[in-house]
Amino acid sequence: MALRAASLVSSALSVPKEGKPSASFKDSSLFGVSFSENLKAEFSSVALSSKREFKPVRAQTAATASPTVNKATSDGRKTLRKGSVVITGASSGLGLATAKALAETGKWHVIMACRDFLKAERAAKGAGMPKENYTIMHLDLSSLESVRQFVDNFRRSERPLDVLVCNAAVYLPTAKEPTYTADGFELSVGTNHLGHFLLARLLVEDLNKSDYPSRRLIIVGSITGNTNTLAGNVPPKASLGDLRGLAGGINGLNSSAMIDGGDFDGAKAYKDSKVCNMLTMQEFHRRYHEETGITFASLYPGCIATTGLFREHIPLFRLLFPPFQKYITKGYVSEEESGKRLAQVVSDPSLTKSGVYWSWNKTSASFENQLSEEASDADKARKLWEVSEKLVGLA
Ligand code: LMG
Ligand code: NDP
Ligand code: PMR
Repeated sequence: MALRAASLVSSALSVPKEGKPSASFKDSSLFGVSFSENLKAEFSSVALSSKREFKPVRAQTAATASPTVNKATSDGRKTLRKGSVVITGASSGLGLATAKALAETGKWHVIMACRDFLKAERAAKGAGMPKENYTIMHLDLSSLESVRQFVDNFRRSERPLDVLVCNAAVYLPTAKEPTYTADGFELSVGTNHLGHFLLARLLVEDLNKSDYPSRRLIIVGSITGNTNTLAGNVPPKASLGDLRGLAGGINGLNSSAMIDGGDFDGAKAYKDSKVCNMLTMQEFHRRYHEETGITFASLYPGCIATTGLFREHIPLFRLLFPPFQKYITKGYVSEEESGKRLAQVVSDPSLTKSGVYWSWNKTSASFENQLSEEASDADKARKLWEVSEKLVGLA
């Protein structure tokens, strides 16, 4: 049975797939892709319905110029100053690989926003990152107070903010009972979504003040939150329902710990949090892109089966997951490769389109992927935004 399932999976996965470098709006395999034409219609209707309903915050500061932007060289030509990028969770996995890829170019100063200062320092040193190209700052996304403190500290440092990458995440697949953030939110959604939501809402103002030519806000998504893919159909599936649990504070007291109000499931909570990340990116795009010119993007970097994300999973899973992804689904990517991908979304001049969920095909060419129906539901995105604002104290 297992063998049969394996061969089914394997053949289902061998559908040839094309993604055109950084432009195409289609794809047709199971890896990140639509099962129905409806989704395409769904997606474009979302795009069409993105008329401004809301006033962006501080749009008037968009063009604030700073004398540090361009340094004139001796022959009078202007060169771009170093970009300044904040990456959350840069102490391991994708975040670290991205920090390394950017720091090594010499064109970026990376602010590694991490909960464990020493771990981050060791990681940066171990990765051989040039020390003039990074700074570590403390940020614990599971505490709203820490998020606010980080923003204050960052502003005090007087560095510009050119790109923000919301990358950190926790995944608690074996937890039987929910655990909670400092503010009483279920830990995975509290950290992965609400902590980042507050951070991004506060720092979008700083992005808006930057005079860097391409300012970007990137929120890492995932295939497993998208039910228009095979990976997104492995139970338990993501679903936010009508957000009743979230509206109740996902605190397990007067409300469920799950966004949809159901029973706690750690794997589902993670996938739900990724849906929130992808919806948040799109809602940012609708509310801010036109007025500020900031690029909002999300991505699925590939299955980086060796990262710390799976630290809470059972040992057998950790042993089998990498070969399973490498040889059966062929969705595996190394940490290094995933870092290059996210670094592209940070800095590649051809990836400036806003509102996009990027993926990569087998030859590592980027393409605009389609999100599932739920992960591209504009009404849900608006509701999620409004409920999240209340929970983090912004409304
Ligand atoms: C969940 O179970 C737990 O319920 C949850 O609490 C949490 O712990 C979570 O992610 C963590 O796991 C997961 C479990 C559920 O999946 C498994 O790990 C079971 C593996 C079963 C093995 C099946 C054989 C596959 C062959 C692999 C052989 C290599 C071994 C390596 C394995 C490494 C680990 C991955 O999964 C199930 O219930 C089983 C169902 C699996 C099928 C999923 C695919 C569904 C596809 C549906 C597609 C529908 C869309 C239509 C597609 C149309 C295509 C044209
Ligand atoms: P890792 O566990 O290696 O990295 C996660 C990072 O988040 C770590 O640096 C961790 O810090 C940090 N972090 C966790 N909790 C907090 C917190 N409360 N405050 C601040 N930082 C925190 O996992 P990955 O690199 O795999 O994950 C990175 C991103 O990639 C996530 O958004 C994940 O959802 C996404 N992703 C991963 C995939 C994969 O296959 N691995 C696939 C698709 C998406 P510490 O080092 O201190 O633990
Ligand atoms: Mg999945 C079809 C290809 C594919 C891809 C690209 C992934 C990515 N997975 C695929 C298929 C399958 N997975 C199949 C067929 C199964 C059943 C055997 C399967 C199982 C599975 C489990 C149990 N997969 C998992 C788990 C996890 O615990 C991971 C998870 O869901 O974390 C939320 C996971 C993942 N699979 C992926 C990716 C990228 C993950 C990891 C995490 C993430 O989305 O960030």
